[in-house]
Amino acid sequence: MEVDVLIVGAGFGGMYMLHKARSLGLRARAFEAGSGVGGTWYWNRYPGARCDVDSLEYSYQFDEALQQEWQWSERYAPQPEILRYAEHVAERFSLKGDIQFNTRVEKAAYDEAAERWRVTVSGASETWETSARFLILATGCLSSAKLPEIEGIGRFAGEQYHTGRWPHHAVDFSGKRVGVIGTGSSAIQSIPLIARQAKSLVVFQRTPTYSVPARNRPTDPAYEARVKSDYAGFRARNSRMLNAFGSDLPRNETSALSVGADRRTQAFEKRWEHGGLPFMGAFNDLLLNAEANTAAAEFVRGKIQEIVQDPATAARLMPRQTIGCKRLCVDTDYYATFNRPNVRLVDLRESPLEEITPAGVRSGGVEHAFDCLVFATGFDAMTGSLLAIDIRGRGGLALRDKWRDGPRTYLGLGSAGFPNLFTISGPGSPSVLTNMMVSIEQHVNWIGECLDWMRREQHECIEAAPEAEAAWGAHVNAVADRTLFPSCNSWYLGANVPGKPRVFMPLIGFPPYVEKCNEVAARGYEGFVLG
Ligand code: NA7
Repeated sequence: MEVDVLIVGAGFGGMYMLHKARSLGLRARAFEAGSGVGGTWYWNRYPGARCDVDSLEYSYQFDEALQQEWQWSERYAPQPEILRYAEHVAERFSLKGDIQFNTRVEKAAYDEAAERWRVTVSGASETWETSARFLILATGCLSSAKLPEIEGIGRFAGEQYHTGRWPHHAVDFSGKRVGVIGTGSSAIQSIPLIARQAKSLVVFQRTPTYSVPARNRPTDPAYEARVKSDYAGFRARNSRMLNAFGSDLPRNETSALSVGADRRTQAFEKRWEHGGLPFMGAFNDLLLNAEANTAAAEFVRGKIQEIVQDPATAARLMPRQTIGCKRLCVDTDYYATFNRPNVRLVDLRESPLEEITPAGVRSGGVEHAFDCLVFATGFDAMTGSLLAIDIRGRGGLALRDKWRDGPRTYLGLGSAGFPNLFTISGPGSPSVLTNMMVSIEQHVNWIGECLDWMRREQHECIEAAPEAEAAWGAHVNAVADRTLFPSCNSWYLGANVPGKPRVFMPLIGFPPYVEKCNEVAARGYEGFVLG
């Protein structure tokens, strides 16, 4: 079937885009590699996977009845519940009829004469071509799972898992010797649960992680009722926050250096007790001023020292980098797990990872034998799944070539040379620094209004202008350079992927970004070339 809008991915971005396109009367179809909806929440089924944004915020707001009716069981929803929610939305809006599952978009080439995208799609046993006027990439920011580039990958003879590609069946670690490589969010969520089951657990840590307690709990009915009595107002307040969430405990707009050490500690303590990401909002300059940042980092290091009984293990677990410049982790009992007699930490800075062997992992000249090996080694973030598709724009220009030195977009929505192509939460937009649901809806609403406007104004084509794109790239970098974000090796900078250009990919600050997008639209899509 030839469609107006072809959507790649049926996570929360692709699902809402499909609904939006259909509600505009456009013929739309989504292609999804998985066998079901949910994107990130479809793939990341590892033990302990849960959202680090409050459930009442991490949900769609486009339909009032949907947000009133759905009930979240916990403050931070676990993965199975988020997946049930995605399934519920797909049913409620009859989306599945227009989603083709178990299919992967391999290639998309712009046919300039026909002004259409020719798209090559492969299913389990066949490959075919289809076409569409608009190509919308809703491929997700954290969907291209990454294994470490080390000797022997694939040689392990036991059970091997990646947190981002977890099997659909339950994995039972009971009585098993388990190794986990990595200590990012996925590791810190899964380690406490794996440790409870496993006979023994060895955690291989390259960079220690700052983590704050989640203080997860069942949803408070009084809080839920309060939110639902004015859900629109609650959403509006959240969208005015820097990261588009957490208006219940907004950032304290004073400098950490404007108060004495005792007052600072009290403020950190209060947020530590509250739990979750609002910790970084204890003061307004924690990611702007190195001294302020050090105060917060010292506080968390102090907590690690208090929690972890073995001083040598505590010392190895203490991060030294800027706190918050890699995404802060939110845990339940992560540090305390190292007090268990069956859990051991291997510091890869002292004993470098050498190879994966049929028996396990060799690091620092020692072979550690396992029955199960878990790679919690993250993703080729933000660009990985976009560039996995062979995308060719005008004159056969390959997106992979254009982005060789880092992604180049206008507003994180489009890229010059690639007409009628949109990215949902693409690099250059706030995306991963925000509540993703809010960013996704803002992008889909913007794209929907743009498509509707083009139809009314009888435009066939829209494409980012090279000058606007260059200025936008400079802006994204300038904003990042005013902060401490570029100071450590995060996946925001592509630093976890050897050879990936070091470019800060997301834009910091949701409210000014929305203002800019609205202004661009109001000025007849300023910075885009229309045809
Ligand atoms: P992350 O946050 O990228 O964490 C990956 C972890 O794996 C991190 O500790 C890495 O250490 C480690 N890693 C990666 N490659 C290697 C190699 N080659 N050797 C040793 N250790 C390695 O991914 P997650 O899945 O945990 O979380 C991703 C996001 O999902 C998270 O930010 C939330 O937004 C939700 P490193 O720090 O690079 O030294």
